[in-house]
Amino acid sequence: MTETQTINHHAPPPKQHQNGHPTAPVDDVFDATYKEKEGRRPRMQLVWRNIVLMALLHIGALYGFTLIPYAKTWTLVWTALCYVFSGLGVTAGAHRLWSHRSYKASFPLRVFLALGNSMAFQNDIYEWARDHRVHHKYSETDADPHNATRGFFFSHVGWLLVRKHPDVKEKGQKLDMSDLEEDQVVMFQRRHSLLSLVVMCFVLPTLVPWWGWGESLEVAYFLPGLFRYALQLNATWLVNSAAHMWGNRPYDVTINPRENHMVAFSAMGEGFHNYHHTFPFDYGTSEFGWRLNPTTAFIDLMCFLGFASDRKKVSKEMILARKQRTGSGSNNSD
Ligand code: ST9
Ligand code: ZN
Ligand code: ZN
Repeated sequence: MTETQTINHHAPPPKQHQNGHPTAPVDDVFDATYKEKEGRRPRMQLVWRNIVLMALLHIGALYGFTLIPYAKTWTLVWTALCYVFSGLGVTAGAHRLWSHRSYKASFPLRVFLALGNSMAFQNDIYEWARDHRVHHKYSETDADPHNATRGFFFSHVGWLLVRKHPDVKEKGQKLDMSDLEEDQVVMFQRRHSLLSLVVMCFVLPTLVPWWGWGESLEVAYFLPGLFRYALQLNATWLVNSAAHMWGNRPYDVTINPRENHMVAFSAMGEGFHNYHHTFPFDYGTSEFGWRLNPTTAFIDLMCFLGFASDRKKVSKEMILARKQRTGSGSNNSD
């Protein structure tokens, strides 16, 4: 079945697992009953290994950037291809499929997305989705891994450089992750995460230009390897930082996430964040179809080719009703 499932109501249908393809909504609905613990936050514990590695990655990426004029044309094309492929592994894969279950994907498509996801090296899919569900459910609180009320730097990259707040783990451990535990592709990638990340994120992007068209190993490692990886990490992190701070709130003014077109462009359609936090189950993460949203176009193409199905889409009536109830009253102002 490839048709779109139009959602006209908020009440979730019952959970039904089908070979790792649950049709039901997931544990990503905002929980307004959660209250942060009284008193001071536990002291922040820096993780020096991550600080050093992240600094080295960014220095290497800047060096890669300076190599662009020396790269062969095919290496530039390959860098862009790696960006798109690994981007889809995050947007269409870890995010819209595995975190939110906003559509169903066949086994070959899940393998394709998992490979792209390994190339993106943003932890394994299971860990990504667990952090992301807890981000939606406890958004902007201590139980949100990248709580944007702690500032731009913390929500952008700082949260990856310190130990998590205990509430993230406490609340995260109560999430239902059984759908991912039943997905062989997700669990295979988690079991072999280190190997698959290293091979897909660094070895393959370096070796293909070297073998394929005689690119120097230096350019091949620093450009499609480190530069592409760091650029993509920052594009992703901007969704957690910039898109939680700057932009309009046409759907819900009571939440921080915003519509940010710059972020939508660099993150392949993931910057319509006020819409997305209001309707996390919508496969398009936006009201506007393919506009600035290549990930939606990709999912539609996969449905057309028979590799995906059951896209969940919020109805126009429901969007309008929500805009009138909680929106800012305009698409262009706060
Ligand atoms: C990266 C991820 O960059 C980026 C995610 C961004 C999300 C964006 C979302 C926006 C929407 C989509 C936009 C896509 C746009 C794409 C654009 C593409 C063009 N629940 O973590 P540990 C428990 S990664 C429940 O070590 P510490 C659990 O038992 C970059 N439980 O905690 C766990 O064990 P296990 C590369 C949880 O010690 C145990 O705690 N990676 C949860 O506090 C220990 O977990 C890095 O740079 C939870 N949520 O360490 C750093 N969390 O897993 C990698 C934890 O076995 N991370 N538990 O079950 C780390 O080194 C560490 O996590 C740490 C915290 C130091 C940050
Ligand atoms: Zn968010
Ligand atoms: Zn999300």
